[in-house]
Amino acid sequence: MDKPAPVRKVIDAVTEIVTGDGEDSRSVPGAPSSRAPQASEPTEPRPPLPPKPDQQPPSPVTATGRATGAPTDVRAQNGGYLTTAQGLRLPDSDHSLKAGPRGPVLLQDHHLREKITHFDHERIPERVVHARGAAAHGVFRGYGTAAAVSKAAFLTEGAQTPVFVRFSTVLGSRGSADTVRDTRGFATKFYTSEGVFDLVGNNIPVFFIQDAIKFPDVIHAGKPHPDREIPQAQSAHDTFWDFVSLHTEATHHTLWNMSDRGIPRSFRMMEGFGIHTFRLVNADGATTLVKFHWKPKAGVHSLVWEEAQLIGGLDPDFHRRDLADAIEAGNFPQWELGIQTFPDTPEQVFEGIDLLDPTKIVPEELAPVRPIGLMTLNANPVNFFAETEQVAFHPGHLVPGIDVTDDPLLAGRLFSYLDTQISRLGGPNFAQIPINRTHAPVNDMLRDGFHQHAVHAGVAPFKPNSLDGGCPFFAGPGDHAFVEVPTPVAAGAKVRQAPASFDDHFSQPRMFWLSLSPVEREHVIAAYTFEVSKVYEQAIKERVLSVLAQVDATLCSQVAAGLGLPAPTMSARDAAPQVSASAPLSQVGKAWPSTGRILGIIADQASDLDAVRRVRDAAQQVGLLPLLIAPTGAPLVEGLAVQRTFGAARSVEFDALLVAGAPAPGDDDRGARDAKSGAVAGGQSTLDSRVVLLVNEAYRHAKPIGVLAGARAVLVPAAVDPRAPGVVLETEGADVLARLTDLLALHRVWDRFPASAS
Ligand code: HDE
Repeated sequence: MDKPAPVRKVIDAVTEIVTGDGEDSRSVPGAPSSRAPQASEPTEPRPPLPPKPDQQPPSPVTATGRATGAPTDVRAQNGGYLTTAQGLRLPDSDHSLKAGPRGPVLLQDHHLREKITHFDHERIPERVVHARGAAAHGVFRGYGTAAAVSKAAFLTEGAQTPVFVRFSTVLGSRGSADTVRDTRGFATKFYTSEGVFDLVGNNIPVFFIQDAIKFPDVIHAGKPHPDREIPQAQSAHDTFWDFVSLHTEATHHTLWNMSDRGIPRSFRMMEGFGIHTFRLVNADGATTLVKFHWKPKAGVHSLVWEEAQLIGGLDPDFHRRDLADAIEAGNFPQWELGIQTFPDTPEQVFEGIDLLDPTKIVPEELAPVRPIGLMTLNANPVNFFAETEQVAFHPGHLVPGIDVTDDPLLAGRLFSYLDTQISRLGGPNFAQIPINRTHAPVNDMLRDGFHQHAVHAGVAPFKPNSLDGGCPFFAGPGDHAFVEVPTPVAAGAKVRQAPASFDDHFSQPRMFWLSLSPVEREHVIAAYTFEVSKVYEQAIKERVLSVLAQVDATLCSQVAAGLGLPAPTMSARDAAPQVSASAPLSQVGKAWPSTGRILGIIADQASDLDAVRRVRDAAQQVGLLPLLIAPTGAPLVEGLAVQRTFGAARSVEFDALLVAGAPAPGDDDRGARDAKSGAVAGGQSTLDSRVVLLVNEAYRHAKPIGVLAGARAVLVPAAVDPRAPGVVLETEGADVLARLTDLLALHRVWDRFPASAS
């Protein structure tokens, strides 16, 4: 597939800058800087380097939202002479000022004190939840199809709005692994002409709790145990299962977490959901209730659990790297924003589903998702801390045309997100941090406070005033003012209660279970069994089973069997509810573009290197990212650079393998040097055993495997059945590649996973 011109430009620029010449490294992402360094330590100052072509800093707007006109590639502090924070040039930063070479160090060393003091304060509190994340810049283009329901300017046809999107896990600390089983955050900041709009969603459409007052409870239960502070970033422990088994409104979300949705293949391959019902307002003031959906163009795909666990150790940054690499390689991730719409009736119920209950979805069969715009992520941040860490989302960042409902979970969030930034970002002026700056003019009459960047003019930050000519004035509805929808509030007594409809905790978990394909159900059974087997207390395990019995008897009995416990029997009253399946909830059985998928090509000197080169180039042409795996890092031949060695490669990095050689054991194929050696082949001596492991794992994980003529000797030792689905043995490299690309469109060779659960 030909890449669009801007993408081509990026790739060419990366190639030129990164390699100087190297056709080899074209579109293989990962260069740390925009210019390759020389081997010896540089001796001459030079001007700042430009950012890498894939990077973009926050837009240069002032603290009050006005465009500065500064070029977007300006770089802070890179190049020239070392200075202090005050701009004083320094002759040395390696030695403290001492009374003689052996000291003592002198207190008067202002440079030492500044350097160490600043370092001591480099950390800010990590987010209390969603601490681990990665982000990218992009653009949102409105289709105009929402015009009938919302007057928001950024949704009008063709409107282009810059966005910044941060993906995250929920439970883990900043340094935790990316591929843990967890919900993923999917938070989007739209820098619209009418102010910032934040859609702060997740990759799972429901939440554990129906009322924000329980958020500290569910998070305290999911976080590590307070005594030993283990386990990190996961739910496979007593406190989590204690809470969710006693608190059955969490069943639906828990089931999604235990499904493949809890271990996404990539941020690029996740759906996103606003979860709550929102209220849209059109130009005539008419209102519509909606749920927001992000639909990834690359499809919704997941890892298998063994992959997730291996990656957790091999590449804890897997999702972060995948997002940045895809953007750097020009494979820009895309999502369509869609809405499900519901009439804004006083009871806020649609087809019997309470729209204010965030533990419920509305099946797409009942309310189709209508696309209203397209988001493309096309640039990586320049600085993780400045942008990804300091970005501050808030569901209360709304624009005219989008309002909130009385979902009690949303109500608490509207308080929490503003509040949390004050301690995390050190005061009330976080909106002035470059990544948070709106692109609309600001006249807020908020003044002073820590880290004030604006130099406010005028003498009257109050209203009414005459001293500043009455400014700033109030805007009327025709001037893009945000006017709350005057929704009637039902009269009632003050109570700490939920509506009766919130009591149904099992019909939708059962709908989700019934909607999954057999192999996805097997994964759910395995996930529950794994997680609950890690629980220490027997009573909690039994309680989990009694909850599962109310979802589905097979699910319950299979998990019980895995735990070695009896499956509880249900009274007729508690028996699983009668519901129907909803097809879009399954991830299996659809085809998606394979662009951006990673193809590992195994070769050595004895391979047909012309064929390898042809297949690598062809893979690049169809938008795959081919990585060559070879015995050592040395190019196999001029122009055929190696990206992974047998010692470093592991199957979990690749979506598909193309085996172009049957390499003899390398010098390092010895247990003492590489414990992977012999993992599969045992005493097998004619093949490199790391290659055998690569192929074996890819086969077990149901990945497409293509084998070129001359490489078939790997099949038997790798326990690959040559007749199995997804094993491609064509003679021509081009044919193998074409078949692999088709197979990648289905994500995995699902037929290779025999399933028994019904
Ligand atoms: Fe959050 N959540 N949350 N949450 N949430 C935060 O805000 C909170 C909830 C979500 O990449 C915090 O800035 C409460 C639902 C995302 O920066 C905090 C409740 C959904 C992110 C907070 C919820 C989310 C957060 C922590 C129960 C999906 C990461 C740091 C009412 C619709 C945003 C911060 C980013 C982050 C509170 C429930 C999504 C503490 C009280 C439901 C994607 O304010």
